[in-house]
Amino acid sequence: MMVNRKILTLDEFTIQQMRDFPHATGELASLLRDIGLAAKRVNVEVNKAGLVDILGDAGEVNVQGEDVKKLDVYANNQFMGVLKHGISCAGIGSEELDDFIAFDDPVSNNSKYVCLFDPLDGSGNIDVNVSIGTIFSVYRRITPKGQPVKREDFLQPGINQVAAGYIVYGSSTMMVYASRRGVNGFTLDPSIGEFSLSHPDIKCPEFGKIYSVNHGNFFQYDQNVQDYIQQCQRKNIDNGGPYTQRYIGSMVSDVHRNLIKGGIFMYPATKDKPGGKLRLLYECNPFAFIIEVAGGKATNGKERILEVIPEKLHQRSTLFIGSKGMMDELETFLKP
Ligand code: AHM
Ligand code: MG
Repeated sequence: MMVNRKILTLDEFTIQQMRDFPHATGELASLLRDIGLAAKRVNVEVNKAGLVDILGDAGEVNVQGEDVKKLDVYANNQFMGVLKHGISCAGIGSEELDDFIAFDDPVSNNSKYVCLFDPLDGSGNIDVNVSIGTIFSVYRRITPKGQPVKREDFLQPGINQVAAGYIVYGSSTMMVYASRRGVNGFTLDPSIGEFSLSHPDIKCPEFGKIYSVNHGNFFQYDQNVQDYIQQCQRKNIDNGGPYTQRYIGSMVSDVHRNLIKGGIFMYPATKDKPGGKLRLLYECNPFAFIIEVAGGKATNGKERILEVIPEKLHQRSTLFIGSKGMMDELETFLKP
């Protein structure tokens, strides 16, 4: 029988990458496998989201006698559970948790990594069957092994990330992760229940034709941001027409599309949210890492996202992210 060895599963791929590093312990591969497992479980529930609405709202008991949990709480518990029971992660921070959790057991206290995640981003879109996602970020702990992880292990600048990724629960379910060696995308093959390498070595095109921003907030943006948006609308009128505006309201899907097709995504300051809406540690930093490894750029309008020193776990940030050429052009507008 012919076996197509070109299509590697996520596990095969991470193990193959590890073979290039004779001193690798396998902890990162194991962590990514744990995340992949939680993602598959969340995917099953996301696919049933419409039925859950019919069968019982959050807070009720389902037919199996289990509590019907809100999907974002469910997703949080899945990611937290696999990481706690795995061997690689010493603690987590999550959008769903007020503070970080140090797992504090003999194995976890000796684990190398901490993980930050947004278990279900864009969850306002669940009810209407629009793509949502999970975002994650992985750091090597900076406190010595043998003790519970501390706040400083989580408050590291994005540049220290070892890996970052996301899962998009869309028309197909995909996991994309970046390490310093590259960005690779894996599509969930339902026939074998495995993430399989479908998008090797993703590069973000230097230019694209898409800009993504919440236009409803237009009059709340600073003048220079308004000017740039109008430039996108006027763009190339004599030469192929303006940029296309695409904004799903689900950052994972918006940035995923722009990563593949080329484009720019913005969540600027508004009068209501002068510090931006998105969270630095588990929304902006992981995407900034992925986009930079893929050849793009990410800033908060003033400085590179990955160089911001975080002060708080749930800190917000403005975000401008995407194709390098488009970001360079945007920066000419944002210059003071
Ligand atoms: P959430 O973490 O509460 O889901 O919010 C984050 C989401 C992003 O996915 C999306 O890009 C943004 O909020 C949309 O916000 P807005 O509706 O203000 O444009
Ligand atoms: Mg979110």
